[in-house]
Amino acid sequence: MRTIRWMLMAVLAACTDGGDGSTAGFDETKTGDHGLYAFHLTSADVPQQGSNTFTLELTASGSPVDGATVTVDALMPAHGHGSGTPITVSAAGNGRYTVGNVSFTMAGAWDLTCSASRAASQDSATFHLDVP
Ligand SMILES: [Cu+2]
Repeated sequence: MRTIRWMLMAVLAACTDGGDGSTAGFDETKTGDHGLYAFHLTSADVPQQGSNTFTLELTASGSPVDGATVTVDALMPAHGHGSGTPITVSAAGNGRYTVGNVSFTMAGAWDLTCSASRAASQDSATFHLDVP
């Protein structure tokens, strides 16, 4: 009985990586700097060099935020450069925005800053990624 309990704990511990139980890709939630929106950024694949696609889910007090103007910027802080090509953002409904053409041109630490504005509300959150 004790062995089974330890095994269960090990399985649960393995599942906590990534936030919601999915360990494959990227999955992080951050509260915006102004505390208005929650930014939930996911990717089915582990971020890698080359072009990447993410899904950004935007919520305010748990409710999806549609109709926001969303921009995403990539920056490699150690070198002060971006990704060189424009990142595309398209609304996918239910508070979701598809973030495409996120081009990581080098391995290393990158910042992805997601900004959202709607009417007079503006908020942004920066995600830190390690690109292998
Ligand atoms: Cu660089």
